[in-house]
Amino acid sequence: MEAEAPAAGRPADDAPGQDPATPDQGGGWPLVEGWARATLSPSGPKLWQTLNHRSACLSCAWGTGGQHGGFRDELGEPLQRCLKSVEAIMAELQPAVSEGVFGTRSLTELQQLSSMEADRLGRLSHPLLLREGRSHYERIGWDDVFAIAEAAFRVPPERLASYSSGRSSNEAAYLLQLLLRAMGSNNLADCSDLCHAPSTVGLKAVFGSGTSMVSLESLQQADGVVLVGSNAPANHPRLMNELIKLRRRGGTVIVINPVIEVGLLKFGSPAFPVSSLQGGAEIASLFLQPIPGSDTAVFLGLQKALLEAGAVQRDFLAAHAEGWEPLLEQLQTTSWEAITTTCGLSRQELEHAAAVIARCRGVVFAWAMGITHHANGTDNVQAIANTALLSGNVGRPGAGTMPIRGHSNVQGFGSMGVTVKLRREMQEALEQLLGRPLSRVPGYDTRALITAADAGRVDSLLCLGGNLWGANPDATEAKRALGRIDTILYLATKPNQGHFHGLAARQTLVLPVFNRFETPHRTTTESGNNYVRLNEPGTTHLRGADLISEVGFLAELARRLMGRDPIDWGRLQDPSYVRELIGRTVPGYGPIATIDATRQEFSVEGRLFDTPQFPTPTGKARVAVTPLPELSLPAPEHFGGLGPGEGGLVLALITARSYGQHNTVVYKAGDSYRGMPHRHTILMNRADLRRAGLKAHQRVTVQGEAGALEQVEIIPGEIREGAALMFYPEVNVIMKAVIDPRCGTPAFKRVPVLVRGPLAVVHDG
Ligand SMILES: Nc1nc2c(c(=O)[nH]1)N[C@H]1C(S)=C(S)[C@@H](COP(=O)(O)OP(=O)(O)OC[C@H]3O[C@@H](n4cnc5c(=O)[nH]c(N)nc54)[C@H](O)[C@@H]3O)O[C@H]1N2
Ligand SMILES: Nc1nc2c(c(=O)[nH]1)N[C@H]1C(S)=C(S)[C@@H](COP(=O)(O)OP(=O)(O)OC[C@H]3O[C@@H](n4cnc5c(=O)[nH]c(N)nc54)[C@H](O)[C@@H]3O)O[C@H]1N2
Ligand code: SF4
Ligand SMILES: [Mo]
Repeated sequence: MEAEAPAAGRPADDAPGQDPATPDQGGGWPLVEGWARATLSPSGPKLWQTLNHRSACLSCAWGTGGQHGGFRDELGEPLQRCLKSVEAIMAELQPAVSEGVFGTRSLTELQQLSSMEADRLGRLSHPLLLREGRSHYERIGWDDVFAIAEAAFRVPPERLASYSSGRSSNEAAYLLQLLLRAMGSNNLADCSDLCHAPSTVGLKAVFGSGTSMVSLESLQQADGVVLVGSNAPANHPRLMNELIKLRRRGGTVIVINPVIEVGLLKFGSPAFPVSSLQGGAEIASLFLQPIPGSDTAVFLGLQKALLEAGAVQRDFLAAHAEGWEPLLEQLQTTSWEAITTTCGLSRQELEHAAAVIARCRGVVFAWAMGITHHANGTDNVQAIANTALLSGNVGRPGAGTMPIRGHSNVQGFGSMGVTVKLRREMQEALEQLLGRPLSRVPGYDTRALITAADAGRVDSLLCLGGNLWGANPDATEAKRALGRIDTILYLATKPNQGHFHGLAARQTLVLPVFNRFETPHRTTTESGNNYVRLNEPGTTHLRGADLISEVGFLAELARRLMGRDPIDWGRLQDPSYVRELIGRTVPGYGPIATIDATRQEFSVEGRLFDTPQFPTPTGKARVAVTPLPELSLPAPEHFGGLGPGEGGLVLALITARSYGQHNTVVYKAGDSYRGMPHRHTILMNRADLRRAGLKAHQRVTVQGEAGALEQVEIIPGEIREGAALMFYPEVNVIMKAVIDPRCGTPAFKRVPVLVRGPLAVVHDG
C-alpha cells in the first residue's frame, strides 16, 4: 500500500461528524498552545529557568541543551527545544507528594491509580519502605535505607541484579555497573533490552559498532532519508526539523510504517513558524504501508530491485564489505511473490522506492521501535544495514545507518557498560582497574531477569529509574516474578505504578533522587548521535525534601560494602573522579577525564564513519543473509473462538506510545493526532471492521495470549488492513513475551490478538 503524500487523505466514508476531527498535520497550533499554557502556569518562571539551564533535555535521546544553552543543538543552532521537553520538565516541577498520601492511602488504594494519577501525586521527597505484610508505605531515614541496602547486597552475586532506565547520568550508570561487577554480578538488565538492543546487536555484527554512524552535521548533508518504524513527530520532534530542512533543499523522505501517522505526512514546527501556520511542511515524499513485522521482506524487496536495476554498488562492496555474495544469491533465488505476499507491498512500489534511493546522492536510514520490537528485530536491523551497503550509503558524510534512540541517556548507559554484552576492551580495562578478573557468568537481560526472578533465583534488585513492572509484557507474570524477589530498591524522581504493583516479597524501598537539572554536581549524558553533553549543577524547588544524588547513593552503598577494596569507593562520591575512571576504561571517552576543566563537549571517538573503514577485524563491513520472515496469525480458536452472535477477527496488534505519554508515564488521556479520544481504544482499518461485522466506536474485547481487555472502543483510522494499534503500558496485561532470541527484546509490535464483540448490523456502501 503506497500513498504519494499528501494524497493519502481520509477515505470518503469518513463523513464529518462521524468521528472526532483529527488534525491534518502533526505539530502545528497545539504546540504553540502547549508552550503558552506551560509558560502561563504557576511553574512558568521555573520552567523557563530550567529550559535555559545548561543541561541536556530529559526526554528523548535526540539531545538538546548542554553547554550550548538550553535551546541549541550540538551545532549551535537555536530554537531546538520541543514541547515534549516542556512536558517532561513540568512533571518534574510538581510539588512534593503531600504528607498524608503514603500515610493514609493503603496499597490497595494506590494500586487503583492510573499511570497519570500516579505521576500526578507529585515528586517523591522522602525515602519510603514497605515491609512484608504491611498495608502502607512508611517514611524512613537514609541510615536505615543504607543498612537495608547493604544487607540486601550481601547475597551470592548471581542472586543480585539491577535494572535501569536511561534517564540517569553517565556517572551514575558507570558506578552502577562497577558496583555490580565488583560484587561479582553481571546481572545488569537495562531498558535498552526492551528497546534498541536489536540495533546494537545487528549493527555490531555488520559494522563492528552498535550505534548510529551519522552525526547531525552528516545528516544535514544527506539528500535522502528512509524513516522506518518511527513516530518521530511525537517521540523525536526535533528530527522533524531536519526532515523539513531536507525537503526544502530538494531531498526525499521515504516513510515505511503500517500506520499513516499524520505528522509524517505534514508537520508544523514552531522552528518554522510560517509553514506551521500554513498547514505544516510536507514530510513524506513517499509513504509505504507494509504489514507489521515484515520489514526484512520490505528491505529484501528494495535490495532485489536495486540488483535487477543494476544499481548495486559492486565495486564498493568488493572494496569495503565481505559476505555479500551469498546475499546477492539470496536475492536472486527469493521470488518477488514471496517478498510481496510477506510484506503486502507491490513489486512496483518496491521498485519505485529503490529507484528513488538509487537516485539520491546520500541516504540516511533511520529507524525506531517499529523495526526493533519484533521476534526478528535484529534481522530487520541487518536488512536495513545491508540495503545501505548495497546502495553504497555508508562510510561517507550524508549517508549511513541511524537508530533513533529512546531515553535521553540510554545510549550513555550502554557506553558505560550497563549491558549484559560487555565489550572485550572495556572488560579488560575494568579488570585492570579492579585488579581481578570479572565474573564470566552471563548476566540477566531484562527478560531473563523476570524469568530468573519468577524461578526464585533473585534475592535483591536495585532499579535505577524506570518502571520494570509497567515496561514488561505480561504484567501478571512480571508482578508475580517481582513478588519472588526479597528486596527491591527503586530509585526514582516520581512515583509510578511499578512502585505499587512491582512489590518485593520482604521489603520494597522507594528512594527519591535529584533529576538531571537539580543534581548538585556536574554530570554528563550521551545522545543517540554519540554527542556527550555536560550538565551543570542545579537546585531543586522541593523545600524540606530529603533527596539524594544517584552518584552519592551508589558510591556510599559501594563504600559500605567494599571500603577501599580494591579501589577507594568513598572517593567516588566525587563525580570528577568517576569521570577520570570513565576516561580510563570506556572506549572513545578519553576527553571526559578533563571535561571539568575544558567544558568541551565531544563526539565519542570511533562511532562516526566518514570513510568506509569499520572497526571489524578486516576493516570491512560484514554482510549477512537475512531470512524472509514467516508471518502468520493463529485462528480465532487459539483464543477460545467467537461466541454466538459475535463478530471478530485476529489481528497483528502494534503496541505503541500515544502523543501524550513518556513510556509508562501518561501525561494526557487522548491522542488527537490519531483520533483516539481516550486510552481504552483500538485503532483499526475500516475494511477489517466490515470483514469482522464490527463497527466504529463499538466496544469490543481484545483477547491476547496472556489476558483480555474488555469494553475497548474501536477507532477507525489510517492503519494497514490486518493490523491494529493500542497504547502501552495498559495493553501489556494481554500479551505473552515472545522475544528475539538474539537480544531478548520482546515483539511488542506484532502481538496476536482476537478482537471480538456483538455482531453489528453493517450498512455497507
Ligand atoms: N514524547 C515521547 N518521546 C519519547 C518516548 C515517549 O514515550 N514519549 N519514548 C522514548 C523511547 S524510550 C523510545 S524507544 C522512543 C520510541 O519512539 P518510536 O519508536 O517512534 O515509538 P512507538 O510509539 O513505539 O512507535 C513506533 C512506530 O513504529 C510503527 N510500527 C509499528 N510496527 C511496525 C512495523 O512492523 N514496521 C514498521 N516499519 N513500522 C512499525 C508504529 O506505527 C509507530 O509509528 O521514543 C523516545 N521518545
Ligand atoms: N507494550 C509495550 N511495552 C513497551 C514498549 C512498547 O512500545 N510497547 N516500549 C519499551 C521501551 S522502548 C522502553 S525504553 C521501556 C521503558 O521502560 P522504563 O524505562 O522502565 O520506563 P519509564 O516509563 O521510562 O520510567 C519512568 C520512571 O522513571 C523515573 N525517573 C525519571 N527520571 C529519573 C531520574 O532522573 N532518575 C531516576 N532514578 N528515575 C527517574 C520516574 O520515576 C518515572 O516514573 O518500555 C518498553 N515496554
Ligand atoms: S527532540 Fe528530544 S531531546 Fe530535543 S527537545 Fe525534544 S524531547 Fe528534548
Ligand atoms: Mo525505548
